[in-house]
Amino acid sequence: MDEDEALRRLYADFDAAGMQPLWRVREGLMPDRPTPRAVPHAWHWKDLYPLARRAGDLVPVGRGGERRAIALGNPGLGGEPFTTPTLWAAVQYLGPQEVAPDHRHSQSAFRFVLEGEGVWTVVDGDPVAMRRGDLLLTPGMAFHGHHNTRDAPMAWLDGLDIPIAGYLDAQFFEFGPDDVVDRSTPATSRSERLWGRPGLRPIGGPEPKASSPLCAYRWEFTDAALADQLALEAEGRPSTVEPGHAAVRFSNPATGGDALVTMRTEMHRLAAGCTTTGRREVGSSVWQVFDGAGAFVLDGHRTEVRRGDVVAVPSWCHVVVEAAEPFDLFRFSDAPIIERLNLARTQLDGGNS
Ligand code: GTQ
Ligand code: FE2
Repeated sequence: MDEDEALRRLYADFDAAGMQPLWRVREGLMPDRPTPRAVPHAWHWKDLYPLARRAGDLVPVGRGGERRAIALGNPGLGGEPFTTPTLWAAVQYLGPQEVAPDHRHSQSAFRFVLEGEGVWTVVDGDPVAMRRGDLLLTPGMAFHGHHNTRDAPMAWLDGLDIPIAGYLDAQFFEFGPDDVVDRSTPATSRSERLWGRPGLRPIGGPEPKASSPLCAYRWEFTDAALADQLALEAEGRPSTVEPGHAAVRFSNPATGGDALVTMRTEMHRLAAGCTTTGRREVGSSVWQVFDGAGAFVLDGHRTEVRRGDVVAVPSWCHVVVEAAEPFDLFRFSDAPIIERLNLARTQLDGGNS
């Protein structure tokens, strides 16, 4: 038997024994830099919203399906309903007076509201109003149901860590009562009344869990924080981010850490004409344009975006954002996980950091 034949048999026997030699797979498994299957991609609200509305006419919300949520599947992920390898982003549509029943699951979720109002999401029995610009949290294992009190439909963006819980085989799911528990419609949730004043932490009570005890981050405060960052810059103070770019992270008032354990959530505001410094980061992210218009340049390809458009940014993709006019952007990412695993790395154009 010559050596080639002996080697061929060795590999066939490895295969039969369920063994895989590193030297045949190393470059794919341990590449020099991230080689994501996910691709940079943009979805436009002018396409997303009419399709969500059609689903509203044809598909009921109810037990089993649970939500009329339509995921934005990354074209690089082979038909999986994931926006990036770690993040689920979906448009959820609730028709006039509709109810999405109570349930809970291991996966953490948030809702970011592009437009409309009149839906309350009831989180562990606490009714939380949803309005344009608000970020609402549903931490893992919190019961939640949504109900629309109006005669108009409402649609919003959901973000969940469904892929992460899946890779880790950590998913649990339970139905709650068939209706939402509390149909009252307070403007302010109990969580905001306890935790929603800057710098004031309630004394006593149960120690908050890992994710934020505050369930709602209101646009009024986010907007004011961003406006003041740009105003301070106009008064001659250095920008904390970069010139013409204001940004805030939604944080847990009890710890100062990320609002959710598995996902980072941020709001960005670019002044008209601002172009961000190009950067690459380990970990993937999803952006939604909240207001204004501009462009993303992803690995050199430029896509124009406007209100409601959603953009997927894979790990280590080169990103530049250009503001054609005042430009407000919501962003979420898997950064808390990447950081906890000590895998974070950022490369800025014109230097390292
Ligand atoms: O609103 O509870 O987009 O459970 C996916 C799963 C939304 C929700 C989604 C969910 C929800
Ligand atoms: Fe849910």
